[in-house]
Amino acid sequence: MEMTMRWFGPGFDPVTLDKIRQVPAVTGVITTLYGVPPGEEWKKEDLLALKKEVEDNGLRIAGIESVNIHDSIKTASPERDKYIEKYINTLKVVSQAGINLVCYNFMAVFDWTRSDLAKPRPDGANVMAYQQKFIDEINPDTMFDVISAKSQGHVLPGWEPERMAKVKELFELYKNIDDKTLFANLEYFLKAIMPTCEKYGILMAIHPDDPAWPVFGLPRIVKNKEDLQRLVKTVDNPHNGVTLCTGSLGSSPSNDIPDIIRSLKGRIHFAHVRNVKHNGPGDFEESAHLSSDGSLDMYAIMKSLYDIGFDGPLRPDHGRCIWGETSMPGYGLYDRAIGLSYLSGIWEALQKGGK
Ligand SMILES: [Mn+2]
Repeated sequence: MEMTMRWFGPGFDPVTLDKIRQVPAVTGVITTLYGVPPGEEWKKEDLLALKKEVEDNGLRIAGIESVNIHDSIKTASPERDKYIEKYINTLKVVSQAGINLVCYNFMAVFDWTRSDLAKPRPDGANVMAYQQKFIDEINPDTMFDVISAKSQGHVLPGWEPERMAKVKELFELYKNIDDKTLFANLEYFLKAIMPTCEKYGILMAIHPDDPAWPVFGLPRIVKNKEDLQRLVKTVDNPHNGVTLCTGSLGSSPSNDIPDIIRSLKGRIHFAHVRNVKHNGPGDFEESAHLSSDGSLDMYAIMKSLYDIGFDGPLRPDHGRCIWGETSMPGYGLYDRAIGLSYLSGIWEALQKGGK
């Protein structure tokens, strides 16, 4: 296992590499060319410049999160093969930069959804939260305004203004896409890129849907053990793997995360580890990583990763906003560093034989 942190890159992330470097155990960052829109081919010189900046700060790029998938591919528009070709060219550039892990998602319209980006907690921290009843009341067209008004001025991953300006068009695009069609489009995409992934040693790691149930009537195909098993079996190639995100899958109390981890032995290429607190049906909030602060058993999660021999990058996921820090929601330095140290402690105990 390699301990990493997500870093959004120069000009986007107020958390700097010199600070990340000081978090014990961290050797790598997970990053991306954040300004490049989905569908546009990456330029090798841009990625090499990013790599140099990371390496000049004593770290390495342990993986890309994300190379986003163009809507043409998700919806099987007449242009999809053209966009798959571009995606393949980007994978080649990633490989040329010495990087072998690519996280992506196959969600329709919204990459992730929250009803509150800064819910106050009794101790003065604030967290991102989700209430289905709030989402049910709002018009998806205005979802972007609701989210962006609370983003503290940051551009949120998956919520880029250029893309969200077209929310109505996006809903139109997905109007006739059901779960079955979306899955078939994912299968088509994966089968098309697998030869490239094999040739260049790229591990693809799909991120589960967040939250782990349908929102706004949109299709949803990566939300539980059954979906993940179908995905890895349909394209049964080790390069077709998973980003095991405990918080996204864990948003649904019906998902048994340690069981899901054990069922995916050999196919988890990247792990996002965070806790989540269930407040009731369709109602959850994020919490500190500590087991007792939320609803997930973080020891059981780390133990299952340890037991299956997980050896990819792992990063703490969204943390609380504490100590007055201003950051991308969920991506402050302070609480992620606390969470990371806690996860490192569990891992050390596992390595040394704790039962
Ligand atoms: Mn995640």
